[in-house]
Amino acid sequence: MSGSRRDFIKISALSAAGLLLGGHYVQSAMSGKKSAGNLGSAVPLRTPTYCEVCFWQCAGWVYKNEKGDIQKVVGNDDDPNCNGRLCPRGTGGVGMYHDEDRLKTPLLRIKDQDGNQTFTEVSWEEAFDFIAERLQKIKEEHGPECIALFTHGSGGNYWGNMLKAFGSSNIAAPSYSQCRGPREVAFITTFGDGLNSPEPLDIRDTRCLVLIGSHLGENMHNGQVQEMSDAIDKGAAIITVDPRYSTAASKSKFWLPIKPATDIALLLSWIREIINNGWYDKEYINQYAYGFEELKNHVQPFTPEWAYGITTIRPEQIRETAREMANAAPSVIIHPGRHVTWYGDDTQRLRAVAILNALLGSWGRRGGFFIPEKKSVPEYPHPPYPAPRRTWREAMNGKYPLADLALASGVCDATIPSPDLDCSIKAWIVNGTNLIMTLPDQKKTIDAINNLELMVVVDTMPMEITGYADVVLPECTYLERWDDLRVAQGRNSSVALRMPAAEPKYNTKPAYWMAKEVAIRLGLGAYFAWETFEEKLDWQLKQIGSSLEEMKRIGVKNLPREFDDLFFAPGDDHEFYTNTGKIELYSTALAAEGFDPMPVYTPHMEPPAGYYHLNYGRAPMHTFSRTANNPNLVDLMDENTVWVNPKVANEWGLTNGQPVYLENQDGVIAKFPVKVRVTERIRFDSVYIVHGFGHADKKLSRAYGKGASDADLITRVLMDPIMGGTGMRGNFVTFRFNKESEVQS
Ligand SMILES: Nc1nc2c(c(=O)[nH]1)N[C@H]1C(S)=C(S)[C@@H](COP(=O)(O)OP(=O)(O)OC[C@H]3O[C@@H](n4cnc5c(=O)[nH]c(N)nc54)[C@H](O)[C@@H]3O)O[C@H]1N2
Ligand SMILES: Nc1nc2c(c(=O)[nH]1)N[C@H]1C(S)=C(S)[C@@H](COP(=O)(O)OP(=O)(O)OC[C@H]3O[C@@H](n4cnc5c(=O)[nH]c(N)nc54)[C@H](O)[C@@H]3O)O[C@H]1N2
Ligand code: SF4
Ligand SMILES: [Mo]
Repeated sequence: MSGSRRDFIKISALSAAGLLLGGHYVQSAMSGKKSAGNLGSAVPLRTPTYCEVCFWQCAGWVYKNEKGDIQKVVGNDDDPNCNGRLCPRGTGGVGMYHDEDRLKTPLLRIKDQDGNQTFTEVSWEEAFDFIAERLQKIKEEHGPECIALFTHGSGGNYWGNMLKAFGSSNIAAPSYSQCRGPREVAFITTFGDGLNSPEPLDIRDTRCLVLIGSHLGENMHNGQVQEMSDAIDKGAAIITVDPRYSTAASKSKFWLPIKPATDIALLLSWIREIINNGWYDKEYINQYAYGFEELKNHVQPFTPEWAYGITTIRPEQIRETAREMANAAPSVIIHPGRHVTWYGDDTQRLRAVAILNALLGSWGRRGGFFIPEKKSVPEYPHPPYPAPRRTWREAMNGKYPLADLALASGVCDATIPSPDLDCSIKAWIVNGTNLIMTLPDQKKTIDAINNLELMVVVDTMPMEITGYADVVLPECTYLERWDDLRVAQGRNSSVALRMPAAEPKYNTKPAYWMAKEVAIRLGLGAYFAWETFEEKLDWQLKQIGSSLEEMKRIGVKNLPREFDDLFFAPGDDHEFYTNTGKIELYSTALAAEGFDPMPVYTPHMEPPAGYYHLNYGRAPMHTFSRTANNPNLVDLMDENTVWVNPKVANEWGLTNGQPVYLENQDGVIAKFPVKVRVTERIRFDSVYIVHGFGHADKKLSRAYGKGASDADLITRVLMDPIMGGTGMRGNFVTFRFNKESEVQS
């Protein structure tokens, strides 16, 4: 099947195929060694974990009954990421464990007697032998640098270790190039430091929080939502800039319903107001900033009246909100956002955000950005990694020089042979990321997959991506496994332990065990030198003055703060890691690469008549596509709806609850219909759906066919020339009342 078209295999075909063709394998799968995740006999009633429902990684306790059945997960009081409270998704995490649609045993793509592609159940040994043999062959024929890992979540470390040992540095995640990448690059070029996660925002003490497309409250990043609500209680003003009346907008002093794709104009105008009124922090800027005069000249044309014509935000509102920020300074945060890959000029938009924060002196100030502390825990000893013959950056042929991490979309591109890129990736290992739903341009992703000689998917559920795999490795859920320690940055650094609360169900295993088994077969066992994972964790914990025994008892250890102060003291010397050692209002790094050193507004396409901006976001009770089948969370929300302004509904004769198909500017129709929700909360030029619905695999018994997938409709990608982020908000949709024959499947 190598390098040939992969049919999407519905795992529902599995039992039949397994019985018919792979029956003899089932036995060996069942008798596979029960070595991983062993709990021993006495089941403690409470065990520590950290959540894997999203990547805020809140630490909690798993409670069980006397029989050892998992009952609930609650937050750990000592955890700074959650302060003892999980969000609805974290509480519903037990549904991942109970979900009867889970992947249950390793699967291998084969051809049946009639030449149809199908999965057959295989033993772990057979799966690993197959993978190792293919990887070895690819190494010999093309070099190890033609293998890539896509990852989100804890498993990435183990496969990453294996891959680096094998000679490849292609380790990429949609949570960078489809999420926060432009923000990191913007803050690195401005302040010399990225933000990472959890973002070092002192929201609890802020006096003014500006949310530009950050929909906290629907985006449930736990600690931040809690701090925002504390800040509101203490009288902080919230300014929300969003074309949609978000939950955050409903708690705000100001809601600016901006015309989509015009934020840079608003930001430039705010910058001008702050400078021209002398509201910027003069001492701070004098001492720390580079390029103030250039910036001042640059923004002179950008009056509030100019911005009004672009953004539809009235000039007096622009002035009033600028004054509100200035009054609160330096305890003000222009929130840097998280999912910022919108319109392709995202690094520049986030540069404007960074500059505005700098002018108000909020970086390094109470109620602004604190200086985070992130300690690290030493790695378990292993031989040094060989230098890869070609790095992911070289595989990109010098494109996107300022990206600070590998690009998932870039690695996908480098899998499709082209004269432009010299490295054709031949194998993907995909751990905990559903690329079909999370990379834009599905057709391209599938083209890339069809060029592969091997695709291994490590997942817990039969998701879109598993249907394209050659080998599916079923991982047990986070409640059934050990994992690497969570070492979080924050006001102080904290370490959290995840241990299994139950034996893995079915024939599932932890990713660390899988990666080690494959590594052994590749002669790389020295990189996984521990006997058991507990031994590795205990060794690591002892290096930081704790132990596995202690962590099992406490779950979270807060390490005392050692370096730097949390905030700059007045007049402190501070060296920023930029070219000039200063906060760069004028970016020398961007100038050196031929990019605009200061942000400029460029107009974006507008929807043609009868089409609307496709806006998407989060719902509080779901995480991406990963929870759409979770029984507990489906109880709270089982499908998405399309938000439509009453004016638009009227034009189209749409009523609440009516199912419609969404069709985009390229004639692509979403696979499933979605119900209309008529609401004033969305502008007349946009519609809105929550991401993560519209699953196409029938084996997801609760999620199949429920609602529409934004990913089906994101076929136009607006590339960020600076760092390769894929802008995904440049798509327009219209309504259709039936699907007819043009459906793309
Ligand atoms: N269209 C569209 N695309 C987007 C976004 C969007 O809003 N719309 N958002 C973007 C953003 S912000 C991000 S961060 C990325 C996220 O994109 P991804 O990293 O791809 O994240 P998920 O969609 O959560 O994919 C999760 C996959 O992990 C599996 N999984 C869950 N738990 C485990 C586990 O314990 N072990 C293993 N091995 N697998 C597990 C799930 O079953 C699922 O297949 O997507 C980006 N892409
Ligand atoms: N419950 C829940 N919480 C989550 C997640 C989840 O899956 N579920 N995922 C987490 C992850 S990985 C991420 S990255 C974050 C993402 O969450 P955020 O970073 O907060 O937000 P975005 O997805 O970028 O943006 C969504 C908001 O932008 C608005 N918007 C759309 N177009 C424009 C525009 O042109 N201008 C402006 N100003 N606003 C616009 C939308 O109306 C919406 O309110 O959420 C995190 N939190
Ligand atoms: S914010 Fe919610 S889903 Fe995310 S880690 Fe915390 S509890 Fe889990
Ligand atoms: Mo994200």
